[in-house]
Amino acid sequence: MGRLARIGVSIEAGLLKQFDGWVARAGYPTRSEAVKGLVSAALVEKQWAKSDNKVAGAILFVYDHHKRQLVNKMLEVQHNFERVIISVQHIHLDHNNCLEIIAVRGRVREIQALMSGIKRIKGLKHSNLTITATG
Ligand code: NI
Repeated sequence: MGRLARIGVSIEAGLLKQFDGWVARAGYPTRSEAVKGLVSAALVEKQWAKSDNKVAGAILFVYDHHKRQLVNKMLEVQHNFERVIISVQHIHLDHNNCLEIIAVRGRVREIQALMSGIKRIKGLKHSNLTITATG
């Protein structure tokens, strides 16, 4: 391990409270360990983005299906990336919210491009990409 450096972070009190809850549930002993874990995960993801490796993974997001423009854009983006999409699972969470899970397989850059397309859609409540190497 290299020399430790200290940083200061400003964060909204409500968000910090949620973060502390997450830190405890994830089993990190301290906030610092949790932040280190998040930073290294982000950097590993960046490394993957540079490579031409084939990976598999899942994209998930939540949205309000009453927003028709959002739904149409989502379908358009997904059809532009049909080569890397293995399956799409749609779950009606409640009256307003839908959860969609897209299983993907392909080159990192293709999957990142799909994720960028999804993130550009206005009105998504949450989106997340998890990728894993296939060897
Ligand atoms: Ni639905």
